[in-house]
Amino acid sequence: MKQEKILIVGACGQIGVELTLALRKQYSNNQVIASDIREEHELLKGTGPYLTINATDIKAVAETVQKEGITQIYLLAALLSATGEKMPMKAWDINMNSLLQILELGVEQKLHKIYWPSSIAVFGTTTPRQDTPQKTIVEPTTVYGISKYSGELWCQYYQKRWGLDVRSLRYPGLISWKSAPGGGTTDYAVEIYHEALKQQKYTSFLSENTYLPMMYMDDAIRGTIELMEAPIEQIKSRMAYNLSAMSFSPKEIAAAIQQHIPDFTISYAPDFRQQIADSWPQSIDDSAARNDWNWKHEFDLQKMTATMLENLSTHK
Ligand code: AKB
Repeated sequence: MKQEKILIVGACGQIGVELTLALRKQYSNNQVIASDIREEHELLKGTGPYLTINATDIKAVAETVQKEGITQIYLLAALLSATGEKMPMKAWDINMNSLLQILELGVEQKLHKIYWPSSIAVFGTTTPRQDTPQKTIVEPTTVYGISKYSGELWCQYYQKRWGLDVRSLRYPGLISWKSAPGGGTTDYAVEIYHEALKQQKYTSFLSENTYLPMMYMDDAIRGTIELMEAPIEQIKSRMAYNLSAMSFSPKEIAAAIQQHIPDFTISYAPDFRQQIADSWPQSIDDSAARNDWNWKHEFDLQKMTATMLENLSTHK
């Protein structure tokens, strides 16, 4: 089998930066080509090859696959839930067309593997909100959620019809200090740490008791690589796997921050994102991922809060 060569599409986003760095450690710098429509992220500079590629420009993606002998694609480019509600058609175009074109390319070019992220946004108001099971009622109410659920069905279709090895995870809200999120409903849980250190206060756009599933980025990156490296017979779901670590509300994350910064205060001014959050699960049952390929999270709210505050204070 030829040596793996990975193309990351959307490498400068919140997940992309850290995943690129982790994959470059796992493989080698030159085996992992990062690409994005944006300028190269500061943290990627000097760590390996970088190309400017628009995720929906399939000609550019296909040329790169052929020229570089790509065997795996991680397609991370997407508009998230809050931005998606402001630009529904653009979100659908970016989220769906990039995926469908890359799935086709995967079959044509006999790619070994494709990774594509899904989200807890696939679930809607009719889904059980506590310990949401892997298989349950799925009626997303946002454009982002609709695109993620449709995408999961397409991934499953390409695997069953063409044997394409596409793998996927339903990420909860992701919290990281290296690269910023953008346009998500769970972004408050990143902003709050920055503001706690800068101004000792934060106004949350979600109400105090809004519980959502969340995860520290190190866990998400390790989970993604573990899923992608797992032997094929362990991948029993070709819809995206539920993935879970913790669940908390704005009030609880504020209390965790106050243990480090006693003067920190939080206030609440819910906006249109509240309705999105209210349509999502409060906690997730990820036993399928734990049983099939041994997923296990490491960070809880306390450990994540200590790590976030320490890293944000030292890397200003
Ligand atoms: C968002 O808030 O839109 C994302 C997600 C949960 O997929 N972080």
